[in-house]
Parts: sequence; structure tokens; C-alpha cells
Amino acid sequence: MSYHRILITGAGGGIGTLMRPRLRRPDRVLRLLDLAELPAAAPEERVEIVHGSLTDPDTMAAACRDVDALIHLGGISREDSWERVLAVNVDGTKTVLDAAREAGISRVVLASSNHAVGYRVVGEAAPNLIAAEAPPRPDTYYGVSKAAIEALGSLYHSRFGMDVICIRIGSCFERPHDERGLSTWLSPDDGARLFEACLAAENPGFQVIWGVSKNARAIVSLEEAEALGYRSADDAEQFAADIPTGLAVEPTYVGGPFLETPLGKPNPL
Ligand code: NAI
Ligand code: 15L
Repeated sequence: MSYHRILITGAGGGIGTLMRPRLRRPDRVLRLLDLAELPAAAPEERVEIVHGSLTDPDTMAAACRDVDALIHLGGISREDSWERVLAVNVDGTKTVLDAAREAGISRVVLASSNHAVGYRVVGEAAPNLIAAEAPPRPDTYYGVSKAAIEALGSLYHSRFGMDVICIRIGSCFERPHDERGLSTWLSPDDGARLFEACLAAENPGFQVIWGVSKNARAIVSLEEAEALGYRSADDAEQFAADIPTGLAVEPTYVGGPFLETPLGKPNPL
């Protein structure tokens, strides 16, 4: 399946910036929405820029016009006050989904997070890895918001027949930052492979999948993502020599340092 115009919310953030060049195709227009200013389109890019808030229904209605598929990355990406997390991530995602439905967008990819299941114990499913269908065990208000958007995605699939894929993203950065990242890293190139697989899958319905690379120190299962067509080509282990290992306390929970952050306090991590 090929989509001509793809709307990406939160396109100015870390993942959006990494995906912008990677999701470029000659037959594709990327419509990029963010509250923040976005770099102008380069001559070789087929990009449309929308400046506005995903929490605003009129902005979202206009942003969704003539769009074929949506990748929703925008919002608060770490712990924050309950009010802000609720308003931007939960209410905001409902606004995004409503606008997508009204515009007839049938394929939606939602950025969930490992923090929806941050209190799952590493190795709890041994000898298997933690499945993507593992029920939520959020580690923060932020994690609760990610569990809630998965539930919203499920509802909009069941009520309105939209294909909604929620990706429980591990840690998507240029490179892993720490020992935990050797397990949770999603390389930018694999991120693009994963988004492409989510866009290309035939009739995926509603799905929750893990978004990580095929890391040697894997803690979560890629079975569901691979069933959609994702094939990772990267492994965080290539960075292991540069990362201090031998933590005083072994990583016990999926959510790592988020378990230590006070609830509702903006988290600089
Ligand atoms: P980020 O914080 O770098 O980017 C989020 C973007 O959303 C920002 O550009 C921000 O301006 C925009 N935004 C915030 N509120 C908005 C609003 N009301 N209207 C429009 N835009 C708004 O986050 P990052 O790292 O790019 O993550 C993208 C998504 O993936 C987030 O939903 C995050 O929760 C999720 N995620 C990211 C992970 C990672 O490793 N980077 C891991 C797990 C989940
Ligand atoms: C997330 O959900 C955050 O958005 C990102 O900034 C990282 O902290 C990531 O999880 C992680 O767990 O490494």
C-alpha cells in the first residue's frame, strides 16, 4: 500500500527530525506539524509545514485535509504534571484521532512508549521476551498517557474501522546513551523501517508492537513487529565498547530511570 500524503505530528522533535529525511520518497508528500518552528523545506524535499497545536481541533482538521496516513509523534515525551500530560497526550491524541477519522484517514501510527509497561520486570516472560501484548504497567503519569492512547487507538479501530498501530518505542536516538540503551535502542534507520512497515502492512487492524532494534541484549519481543513486515538491520551492541557497563544495580524494570522520577514533576531526562 502506498500513501501519497503523510501527516507527521511532533515533526520537529527528536524522532521527527530523524525521520524527516528517512521517510522522504519521490512519490510522497510529508506534511509536518509542530508547535515549534520547523526548518523550511529544502528544494529537494516534498514537504508541507504546519505550525500549530495538535490539541486544537481546527488546526488538526486543516492539517488532516487530503492526508492518506498519519504518524502521531507529537506531545509530551517524558514525565510532566498530570494536567499537562492529560491535556496534550490524552486529550490531544483524541483530537488527532477525531480529525483523522473525520478526514477519512484510515491508517494511523501512534507513538506509544516502553513507559506504558515500565513496571514490567526485565526477564519476566523468560525464556520468552516481553510480548508487545503485555498489558500496561505504567511507570509515570507519562506512561499512563501512553497506555491511554493505546486504548484510544483500540477504540477508534473497533468503532470506526481505522487501522491503528501503536509502537511501544524503546529509545530512539542516534546512538544508545547508556547500558539500558543497549537493550532498548531503536536505531533511526530501523525507526524508518518500522514506520514504513506500519504504513505498508495490509489490513493490520489494531496492533501494539515493540519499536526496538534487534539488539543482542533484547528484553522485548520483535515477533509482532516482524509479523507486520519489520526487519531490523541494527544492533546497539556495536556501541557497547563505548558505554560504561557494570551498573551498580542491574536494570530490573523496563522503564529504567523513569521509575525514580517523582510523579508529576517535569523530567529533564
Ligand atoms: P520530542 O519531545 O523530541 O518531540 C515531541 C514534539 O512534539 C516536539 O517537537 C514538540 O514541540 C511537539 N509538541 C508538543 N506538544 C505539541 C502540541 N500541543 N502540538 C504540536 N506539537 C507538539 O519527543 P521525541 O523523542 O521525538 O518522541 C516522539 C514521540 O515518541 C513522543 O510521543 C514520545 O512520547 C514517543 N517516544 C519517544 C521515545 C524516544 O526514544 N525518543 C521513546 C518512546 C516513546
Ligand atoms: C521515552 O518514552 C522518552 O520519550 C524518551 O525521551 C526516552 O526517555 C525513552 O522513553 C527511553 O526510555 O529511553
